[in-house]
Amino acid sequence: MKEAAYIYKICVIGNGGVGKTSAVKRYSKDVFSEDYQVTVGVQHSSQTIKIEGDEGPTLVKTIVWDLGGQDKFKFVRPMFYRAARGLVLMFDITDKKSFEDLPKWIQEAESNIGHSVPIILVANKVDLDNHAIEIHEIERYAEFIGAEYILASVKTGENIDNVFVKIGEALYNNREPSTRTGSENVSCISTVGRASI
Ligand SMILES: Nc1nc2c(ncn2[C@@H]2O[C@H](COP(=O)(O)OP(=O)(O)OP(=O)(O)O)[C@@H](O)[C@H]2O)c(=O)[nH]1
Ligand SMILES: [Mg+2]
Repeated sequence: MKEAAYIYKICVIGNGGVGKTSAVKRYSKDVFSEDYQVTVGVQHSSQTIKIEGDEGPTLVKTIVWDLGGQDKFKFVRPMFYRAARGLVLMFDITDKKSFEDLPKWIQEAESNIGHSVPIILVANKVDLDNHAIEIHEIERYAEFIGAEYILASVKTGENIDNVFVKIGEALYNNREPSTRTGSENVSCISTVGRASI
């Protein structure tokens, strides 16, 4: 059993129904279901990602907080952002409103985290035909918020692994030496402590 060298909490956010829970399940269990089960509050899981970093191959563990995106959970969400190190910000490419609402999500997350954090922007459901947002709009917005963007489909599995690898890499590249597990100053690792895989 090898131990992850870094542990980070990430939040997966975006409007209800865009595919957040589906993406986490696709990545962790390689399954997909057409059923929509609203996430009530939050669901947790963890993923360990191998990064080809400047210290050589490195294991990064992400503690994933998949937040319920429906409006009715907006009063409980603030407490879930505490100590998050990064965000997976998702919208549905066939749903214009889910794209237009992205600034609200960044605002909600970063105001509760207390500072800005690395973001991976995910345009999900690219398998569907009725795209409502042009690629250049996505590109422009990603550039505006300083994020990488990924076109993905949980249904076909396209690029879903990449979402979690990219956020792991972004956090690793943005790391402070003190966030390495086992270092003297572990207070800023997030709330999860040392982990083994
Ligand atoms: N066609 C298609 N459908 C998808 C894709 N990803 C998710 N879905 C469907 O979209 C619906 C909502 O997916 P969820 O993953 O539950 O959405 P969510 O973002 O977790 O929603 P909340 O928990 O309410 O915030 C489900 O019916 C999924 O089957 C995709 O890539 N393509
Ligand atoms: Mg969900």
